[in-house]
Amino acid sequence: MKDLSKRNPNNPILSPEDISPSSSQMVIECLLNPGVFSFNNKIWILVRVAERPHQKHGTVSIPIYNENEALEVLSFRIDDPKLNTEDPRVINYDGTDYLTTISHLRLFHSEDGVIFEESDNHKNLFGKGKYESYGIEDCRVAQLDNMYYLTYTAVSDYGVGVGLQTTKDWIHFKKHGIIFPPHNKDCALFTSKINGTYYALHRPSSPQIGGHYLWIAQSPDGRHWGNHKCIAKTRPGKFDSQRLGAGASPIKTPYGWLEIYHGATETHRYCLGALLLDLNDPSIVIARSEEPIMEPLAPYEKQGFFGNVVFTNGHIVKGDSLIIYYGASDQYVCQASFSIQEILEHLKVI
Ligand code: MAN
Repeated sequence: MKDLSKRNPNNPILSPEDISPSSSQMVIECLLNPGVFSFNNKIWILVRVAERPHQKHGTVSIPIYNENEALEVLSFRIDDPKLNTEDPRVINYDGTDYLTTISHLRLFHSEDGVIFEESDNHKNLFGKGKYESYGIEDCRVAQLDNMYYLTYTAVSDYGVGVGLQTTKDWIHFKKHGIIFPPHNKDCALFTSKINGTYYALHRPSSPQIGGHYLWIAQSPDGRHWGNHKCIAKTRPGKFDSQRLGAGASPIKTPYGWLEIYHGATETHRYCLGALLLDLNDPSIVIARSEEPIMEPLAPYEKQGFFGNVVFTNGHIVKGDSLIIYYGASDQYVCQASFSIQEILEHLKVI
């Protein structure tokens, strides 16, 4: 097995203790899974900040936004037999799932792509309305012409869906509601239209019959989606045996659209793989990784809030260099680079 990534020696480049929580009531548990874009000659990351209330002995307290969009804390006794706390990300009480943390999205900018500073002048994004009452997560940012499209996971007691917002200046945002209803996440837009049509990758889940597979959809306007096709399923015995989902927007190469995706096993080990999609009809898969191109190996990837995870949904491309930003063990923001040529060789297309 060959890990093709070069990890940045400054990793993690952002950790929970580097920034302040959104209120004195909250503690930051995780900084993870940033969307990435260029704006005003700088590199920007839109980081998922996952917080939870200070915990009291003997109880588990979890945050939600109520109907008035105010933060409300629900507390459960730790010894209550109806409570299941096996997964640090989700608790189940009497058959209902709740997230242990609530996430918002915060903007940071950088000159060199390694040292990031929090932005004072731009808006951080918080979950708003009934479909975001458990927060918003894992935003992909796609720039098409002069518009930024933000596709993110919207979580609530209605389920997990994909929300869309657009902005030109990162001050004024337009909300377009839920574009892929529950259960769906990991939505990445292509950064240019193909034959006049918008394309997006997305990940519906159908666990009883079917699974957590990668799909593609088309749209005439980037808002309304149809002609859905499944392009990649899970593969027994491989790094993507249990679930897979798109990373950031596909990268256009002379050989096809290169998509870096995450694949997870039954034991929740998250690795990265690559797919190559036809330039003219990206529902056609030309090649796919047999082995991961990156796997959790560094200590900060193996141990943390949820260990054994590398998860990316943002990158920049500079010539042959693909610089990914990624969440490590759901706790830290890290950076690594790849040679695009090497990934294409790994896919055996060159
Ligand atoms: C899911 C998502 C991600 C997270 C991974 C690993 O795919 O919730 O945000 O990083 O699980 O926990």
